Amino acid sequence: MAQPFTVVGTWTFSQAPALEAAKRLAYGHSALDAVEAGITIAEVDPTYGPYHVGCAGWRNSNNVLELDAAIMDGKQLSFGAVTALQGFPQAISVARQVMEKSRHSILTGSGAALFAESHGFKYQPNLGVNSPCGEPSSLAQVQCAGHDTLGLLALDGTGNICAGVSTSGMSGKHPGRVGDSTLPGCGLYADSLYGAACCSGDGDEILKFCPSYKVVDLLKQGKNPQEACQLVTNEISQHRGWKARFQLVIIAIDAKGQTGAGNLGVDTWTDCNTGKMYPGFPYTLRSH
Ligand code: SD4
Repeated sequence: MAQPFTVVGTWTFSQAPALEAAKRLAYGHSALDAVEAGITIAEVDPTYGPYHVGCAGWRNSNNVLELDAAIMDGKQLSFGAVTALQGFPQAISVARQVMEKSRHSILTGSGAALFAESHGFKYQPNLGVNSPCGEPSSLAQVQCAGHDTLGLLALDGTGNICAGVSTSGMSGKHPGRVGDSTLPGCGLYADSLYGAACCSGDGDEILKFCPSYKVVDLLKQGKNPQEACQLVTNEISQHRGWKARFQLVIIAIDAKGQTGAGNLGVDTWTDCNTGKMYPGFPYTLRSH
């Protein structure tokens, strides 16, 4: 019999990963396994557009693909991440191995690649897609070039919650650049007692505000996910009277399986592939 579960994902391109995660959850797999499996199907698919994740991600300003991924298991607050990882498209699985097999939490660059190789991942040269926009300097250029993170949050039938994110980061980014995605509390956070959150947007700005941690802390104080996301995006936009001019979207799930999303800096967002504009923030929800 199918187990109760909830899974949410960032952007419309999380539909296939969320479906994969939902299938696993329905068969009683853990939230951790579901999040990893869902993100993996996007990472390993060379046709998986629009070029933000895994082997089809955007390359950096040196025309090299550098991936960021992180996973947090809310049962014990376990965390693992890799950043600026070259040559290994399955960044979320490498991040999980860091969480489970290393005494460290975040590995970067050549150290992350060395770890991946020594844990059985196969090196693959020439990954990624060239950025059309060069190194991002303005908000418009950042938005044009595209820079989305695939984030999944899952609640399994045992009440455990996991968060995972994977991204090639901002297209045309400087080699070695670290964004919000791999930093706990910034790009993602999960505590099975209360809930989880993850972000997408301009990571160089997002990481100053630890929004994922703040959302989970508000869940702990009794807010629902929608209220928590909106409180955090409102607070950031009003920080010291300063109107935030960057893109931040955040999704959340709580221990009851309620979900919510917040959106800052853009009232509408543009799909770079089609040029179409949409109101608010699109996220994927599957539950049973
Ligand atoms: C980063 N936050 O590397 C990521 C990219 C992203 O929507 O999510 N963009 O800055």
